[in-house]
Amino acid sequence: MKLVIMIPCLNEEKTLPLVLGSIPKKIKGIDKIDILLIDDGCTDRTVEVAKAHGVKHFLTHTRNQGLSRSFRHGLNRALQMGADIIVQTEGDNQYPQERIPDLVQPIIDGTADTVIGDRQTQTIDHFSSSKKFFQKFGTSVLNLAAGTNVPDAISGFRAYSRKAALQLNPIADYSWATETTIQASHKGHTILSIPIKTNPKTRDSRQFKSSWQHIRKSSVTIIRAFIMYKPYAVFFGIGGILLIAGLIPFIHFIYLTLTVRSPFGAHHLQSLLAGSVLLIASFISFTLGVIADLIRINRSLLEEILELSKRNAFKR
Ligand SMILES: Nc1nc2c(ncn2[C@@H]2O[C@H](COP(=O)(O)OP(=O)(O)O)[C@@H](O)[C@H]2O)c(=O)[nH]1
Ligand SMILES: [Mg+2]
Repeated sequence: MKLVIMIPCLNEEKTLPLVLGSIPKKIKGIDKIDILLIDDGCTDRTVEVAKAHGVKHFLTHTRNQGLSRSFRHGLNRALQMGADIIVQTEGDNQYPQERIPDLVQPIIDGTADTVIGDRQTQTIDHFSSSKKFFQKFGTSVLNLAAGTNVPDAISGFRAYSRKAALQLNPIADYSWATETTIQASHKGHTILSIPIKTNPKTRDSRQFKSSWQHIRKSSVTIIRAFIMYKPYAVFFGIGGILLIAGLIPFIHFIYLTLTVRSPFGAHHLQSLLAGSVLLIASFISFTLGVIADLIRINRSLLEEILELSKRNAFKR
């Protein structure tokens, strides 16, 4: 079995030696460990430092493209390198690389497709109480959307099986972690979590400037994933609410027309107008639901083709 450990880096010369130094040299059940450093437009000495520490595989972005794209490109490169298991960690030494053997064990055993290192965020000292709250809340919303039960949805310390890497297609420019969790669940993958303890903080997160920014961007990802994977739930739900909201004034209008006997309900045109607008909106929502569902079916067919072509392109 071959393990590829991906480290996406944006200027991590200071902390990279700690990361590389804590990656186990040997893991039971793994024959070969390769490190893939993703240079996401580094302008410091990250690449030199990596070479000096023996890293041989590099994926270079000539300019910064962000963590999600780095992850996507990294997955493909790791598949090309013949990985059976792919681990992602970070260049800021936030995660305990010495736990990689535990992270990959369920994949070696064939009992999981994705394994997430659960940071046990409620116990992290340097997390403020608001950060802990949003972390908990965000994870609950994601679990609801994805139909999962993961304790730490945005942990960046994960292991993927080759099958998972072939089938996952993250497309958002943000929140690759949330997105791949939702996709994995919809594809029927087994997602496991193992508790880990993060290392002492080396610097602030550069990804999340504030909790609000994080909530806003993650919400967009979750809504998008809902629309992509469960469009009928979204559009038929909205359509149903609009239908009921439209029928009430409409029936009210008919009732008044029949009982009050003013000429064609002349005094109740507001009800007729409000009812009609809501019913038309409901009809549009149902129609969008049907169209979005057809696109969803198309997407799953395209994903199957993509998987087959990836299997061919990355044949070992
Ligand atoms: N913030 C950020 N990190 C990047 C980018 N490209 C690669 N990375 C790497 O992704 C990892 C995560 O970034 P970090 O700032 O620690 O965010 P965190 O996920 O909130 O801990 C680090 O190893 C970065 O070096 C990028 O465009 N922005
Ligand atoms: Mg980090």
